[in-house]
Amino acid sequence: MAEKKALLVMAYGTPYKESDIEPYYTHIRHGRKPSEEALQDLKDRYEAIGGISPLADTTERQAKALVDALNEQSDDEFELFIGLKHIHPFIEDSVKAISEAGIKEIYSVVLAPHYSNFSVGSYNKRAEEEAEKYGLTVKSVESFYEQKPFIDFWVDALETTFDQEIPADEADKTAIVVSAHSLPEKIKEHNDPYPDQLVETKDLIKARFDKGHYFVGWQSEGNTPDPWLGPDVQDLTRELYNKHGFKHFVYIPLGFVCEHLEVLYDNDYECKVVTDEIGAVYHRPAMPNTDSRFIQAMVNELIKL
Ligand code: FEC
Repeated sequence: MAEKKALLVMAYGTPYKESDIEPYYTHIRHGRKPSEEALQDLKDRYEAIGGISPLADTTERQAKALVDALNEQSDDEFELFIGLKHIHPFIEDSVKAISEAGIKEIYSVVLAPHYSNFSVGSYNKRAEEEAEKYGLTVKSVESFYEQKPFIDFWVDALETTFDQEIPADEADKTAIVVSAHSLPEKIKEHNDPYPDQLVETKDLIKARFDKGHYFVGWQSEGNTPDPWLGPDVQDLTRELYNKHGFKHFVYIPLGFVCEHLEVLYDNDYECKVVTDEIGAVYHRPAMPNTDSRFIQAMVNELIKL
């Protein structure tokens, strides 16, 4: 029988309790403590979504669904390890645990559909550098945004939203705002594929669901002086309303894979403040979470490695 392999599922991570917020935020800021004001602002955002984020629990459920689907469809046997970017179990802890379990080969995937050197690339680098210390090999999925089941998920989400929430004669007065987490604009200097991959995802969805009017925006940008990829989804909403008078705004934050702070606050609160202000209707279909099509998209890429 072939040797067991490790499936390393990597994700952003979230504070498990209030006292984790400061060290978590400090880690995100590469070791620089946030100011009292910035920390309070983040605590207030967690408070506004119910105290903590559902992300930790969802990551675990997604990872379990993924290893089960992979083990069903692969000739190899995979043992699951979860490695997080900004809180324990950190990516490095999990690679060490894989080595301690006597497993030599790691197959990894980040729970994010698009590739940027800054995002998925940095997770993969951390896994590879740690694996090298123990003489382990790592094969990594770089992206899965083009996978048909992933596109199927979003086409279906839009069909449901239009069928159930938007009167047929108002479809043409609807803006679909496709978004991902913004990154510093300087990524473009290094031919980073991230911005084009978001546009490609939008085109793949639009080719299958051509109602409403599609626009690409960026969200959740960091609080730093350098320019970030734009337009920001809130500014875009105002601009589209002023130009076209749309009645409905459908937000699909498809750079993310589940409901968490950046969706529950930045979309469901902040974007809704704008749609309320202009008198338009806010819509945001449910995120993939453990939907089998989303899981299958990652299985398809893992099987190709
Ligand atoms: O629900 C939760 O608790 C956590 C949600 C969460 C996810 C997430 C995903 C991404 N981020 C990405 C990039 C950046 C960059 C900065 C940055 C900052 C934050 C802060 C919080 C936060 N991010 Fe995040 N991100 C999540 C949460 N992120 C909290 C700090 C406060 C704030 O700015 O709101 C800026 C760092 C800096 O200051 O230098 C850059 C990217 C993703 C999507 C891919 C992935 O999941 O890795 C890219 C989920």
